[in-house]
Amino acid sequence: MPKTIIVSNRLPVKITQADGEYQLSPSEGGLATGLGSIYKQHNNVWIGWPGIEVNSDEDKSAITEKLKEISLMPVFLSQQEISEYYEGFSNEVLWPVFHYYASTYASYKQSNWDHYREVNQKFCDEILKVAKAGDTIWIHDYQLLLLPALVREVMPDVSIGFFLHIPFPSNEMFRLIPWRSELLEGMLGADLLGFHTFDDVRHFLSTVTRILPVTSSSNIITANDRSIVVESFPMGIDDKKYGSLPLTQEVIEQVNQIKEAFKDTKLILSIDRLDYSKGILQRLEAFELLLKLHPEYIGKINLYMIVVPSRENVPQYVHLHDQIDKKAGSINALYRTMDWSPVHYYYRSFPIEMLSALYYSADVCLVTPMRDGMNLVSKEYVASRVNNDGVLILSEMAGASKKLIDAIIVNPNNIGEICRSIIQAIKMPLAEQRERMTQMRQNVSKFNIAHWVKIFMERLKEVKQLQRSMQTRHVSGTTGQSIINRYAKTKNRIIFLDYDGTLVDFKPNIAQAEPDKQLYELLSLLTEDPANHVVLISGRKHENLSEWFGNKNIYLIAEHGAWFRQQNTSWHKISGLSDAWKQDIYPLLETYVDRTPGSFIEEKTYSLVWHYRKAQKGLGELRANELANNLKYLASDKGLQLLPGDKVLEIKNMEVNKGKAAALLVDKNDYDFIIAFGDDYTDEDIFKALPDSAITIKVGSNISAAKFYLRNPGEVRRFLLDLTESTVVQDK
Ligand code: GDG
Repeated sequence: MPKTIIVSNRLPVKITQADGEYQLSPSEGGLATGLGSIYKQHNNVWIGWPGIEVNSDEDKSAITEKLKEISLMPVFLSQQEISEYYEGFSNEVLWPVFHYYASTYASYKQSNWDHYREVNQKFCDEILKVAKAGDTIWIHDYQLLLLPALVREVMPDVSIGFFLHIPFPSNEMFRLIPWRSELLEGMLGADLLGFHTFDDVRHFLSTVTRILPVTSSSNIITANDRSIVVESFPMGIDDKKYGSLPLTQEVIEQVNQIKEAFKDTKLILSIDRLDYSKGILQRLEAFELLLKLHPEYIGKINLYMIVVPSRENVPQYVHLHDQIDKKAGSINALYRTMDWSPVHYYYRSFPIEMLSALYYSADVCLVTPMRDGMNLVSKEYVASRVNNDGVLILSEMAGASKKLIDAIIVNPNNIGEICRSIIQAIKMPLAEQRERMTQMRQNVSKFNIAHWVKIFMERLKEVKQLQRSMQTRHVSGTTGQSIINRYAKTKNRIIFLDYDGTLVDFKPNIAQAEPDKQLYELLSLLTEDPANHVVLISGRKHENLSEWFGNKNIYLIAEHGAWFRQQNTSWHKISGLSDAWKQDIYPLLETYVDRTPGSFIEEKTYSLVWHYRKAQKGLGELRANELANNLKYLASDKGLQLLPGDKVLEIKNMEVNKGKAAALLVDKNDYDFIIAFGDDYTDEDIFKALPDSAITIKVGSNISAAKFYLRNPGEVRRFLLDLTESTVVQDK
């Protein structure tokens, strides 16, 4: 039976040693809970670092045995690997860059990168010990960015999902990393790439298409002939656990103690791992400002601040710890009274029951990270508010803010705004609290951790199916052979060939894409067969097609069907068309040329084309959208059609259409074999206009009305050659 393999840097377990015996205690993290429904089932397994350094082989096998009983499989790391792969590269390069702290905290050391690669390989080796064809592998987070491609190399068909738990930064940040291409190539080994928010997806797509030679169409990337889907899956929590904990005896007792200790004050809660991305210092500053500007709150409010020790071997974290200690100390020193301390600061972790009691008791939860992939603390607070009261103040830089829109949303850099929000929260009427909290609780409950796991796994399955259906549509193997067999048996064929992007590769300059010797030879082979009627159907000007193909035995259709020319005759154009509209549109296009360096206008008889292939990447697309919007109403008034193509926007008479031109030819004769090749938007009209029996082939693997696809002009040429050779073989 195929299995699922979960892979993350850390295993969801804590290992301690007492009296020479290793003790395992399962971790309570949200991810562990969510994935528990998977890795504990059947023969599934979770692979990761067990969290302690183990040196002797004897101890390693003892731990491995114990872990096996709870479906876990260890990757043992040496002290050096932990310090270079985990602390060095993951936490001193990836973490700061991905959280927009590149200039302050990132340090790029070659040996850290070398170890990052080696440890990713080590994880891969462990996976390969258990993975079989048909298995599904779900890899987690920034420590393992290279792993998807490493596994893919050995197991090309296996299903791989990847989820990034931290933000994906803008290209301007990401491209600072010396090893940026390798990291992206590593990620592209996956079939499905998941991020918390749509912003992360956007950043990833724009980064990967700028840095690597890959293309994307909406959220699908095509790389090495594989379609990779990129999507947002906002992670949730185990809402039922947080909703039911406050009903347990242990939590009730702690709640009573907290209520007694803070009975005359408003309790503001703050919980984070120690990290500069969490905005802990700025939060303290906002709280200090509040006491300074509003002394009436002295003795009336408390900040209960838990900072959980984290990454204590990384120097920046040691420094931050020091600064937080000092700040909390100085606020207390300035404002404390005999029976009141403003900040209750704890630098340690607490059992979940204490956390639950705090969530349940706090009037306000203050979550103000500078950047956060999602932030689960905010969701845990919401899930714990079983009476639908309480106020959440949430940073707009946390992924959670995209869904918890009923929180008070703040900019974490705006200390004044945080300070005002605390006052707004304290004063908020109960009815408004309930209104906001009810909405947020519905959201947290619907998009919980089980939902997150379910939709990710379902989508991964769908992506695999999409890839398989693309494979069967690719003109190769038996699919290609059956088309060849049909071709060989038929005697009256029509072959529609688009030119740019279909017979020749796309060139930066339109004049450069002239036919080469090999193409002329291929066309001669095709036209030599008396059973073939070859039609070249292009958007190019008729003068241009005459120059290149005028003396060939080819039926030419130019400007998308406006002009046509039977072999050895002169050109005709469709009658009754007017080009008077050009004088209105041309000046408008000129303003876009003036505003977009690198763009230019091409004029054809019944169309105007705005080309932007040489404009700055992104700017051209932006202007093309703007232009299309601008022209929308004018175009329909004047009976024009807008054709967005590959780095062009063409405006032409509505009556002119490649599909109509192709259908006219097909209707004239009783062809027993109809085939059409095309690569862009305009060719879709041909695919749709041809009868069902026609073989339609799209070049490139985007979504199309065509029945089959070939990847590039090289494949088209090879296939056309195969067609011609099939009849040669038969003739012999
Ligand atoms: C990364 C991303 C993303 C905290 N103190 C104690 C304790 N916690 C638990 C909380 C919460 C978890 O730790 C912290 O999760 P966050 O999401 O807030 O932050 P990160 O650790 O930075 O997590 C983040 C997350 O991955 C998931 O994708 O949301 O953006 O940075 O669950 O409850 N737990 C216990 N005692 C404590 O003192 N038991």
